[in-house]
Amino acid sequence: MPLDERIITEAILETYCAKFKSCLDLDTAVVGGGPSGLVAAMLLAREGFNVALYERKLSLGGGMWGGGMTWNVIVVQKESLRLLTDVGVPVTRFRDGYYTADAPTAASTLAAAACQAGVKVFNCVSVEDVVLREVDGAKRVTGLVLNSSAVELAGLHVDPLVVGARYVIEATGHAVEVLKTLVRKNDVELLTPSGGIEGEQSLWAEVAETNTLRNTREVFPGLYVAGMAANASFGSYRMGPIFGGMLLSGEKAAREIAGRLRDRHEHA
Ligand code: 48F
Repeated sequence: MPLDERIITEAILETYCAKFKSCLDLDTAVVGGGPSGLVAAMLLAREGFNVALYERKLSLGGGMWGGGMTWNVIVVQKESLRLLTDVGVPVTRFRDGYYTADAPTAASTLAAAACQAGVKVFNCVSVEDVVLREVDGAKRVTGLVLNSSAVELAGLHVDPLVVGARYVIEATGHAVEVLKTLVRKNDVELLTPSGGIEGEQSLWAEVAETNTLRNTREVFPGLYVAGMAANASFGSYRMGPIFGGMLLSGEKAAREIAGRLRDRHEHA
């Protein structure tokens, strides 16, 4: 049969539109496809929730690919190993409590596992804002404002598209962009000690790893922070190329949101 380029185009248009349309009313929208965002999205999708992940770049994996200073090995602690081995990433014991994984293998395998779990991935899409609504007398994040990363890079004046989500997880890493936009544009108080963004501190791996987990929580009604975005929001140190906290943070965000989505469902 001769190949018809128009059918190839039609296949892409129809399939992509159907995927986008199925994500207009999400259970959870995840912003950022680094380790914390991938784990959170994967675990929520495994529970059967409608989950989309928006990633500015072409590739998923965030800061995992380059290990430390482009030496492409990541280090993980014992407590988080299961999140890698569960999806088939081989890990090697280096010393007691310290394990290594090949960074490209970890990034690509976690990304594949998230896709296979049913996460609808939109790469090359940047989140430029959130949707705010007044719900039960209080402001709440109820969706995301999306634009093509190509539009963003070219600096074109093109209006975005919008999707709705019961919960948003900001997993954008150090920059914590979505929350910064929320705070810059609106007179809002966050659920942080000062009511504002506390900011990231310099490097202290041990404290940072513990705090990443503690700081993974709702930062504003409807909006959770995970991974480095959690420490940047609630204030703590960075940790460098040790990734256990990132993986466990994604797991915690997924667990908390899954519980709340189930409650909502039961009480609906
Ligand atoms: O930075 P990133 O890997 O986030 P993470 O899950 O992990 C942090 C570690 O990689 C590392 C660390 C060591 O443990 O400290 O830095 O917290 O991934 C964040 C992803 O979010 C994307 C960005 O391209 C990256 O892939 N991203 C950032 N802002 C946006 C975005 C945005 N506005 N819209 C869409 N994607």
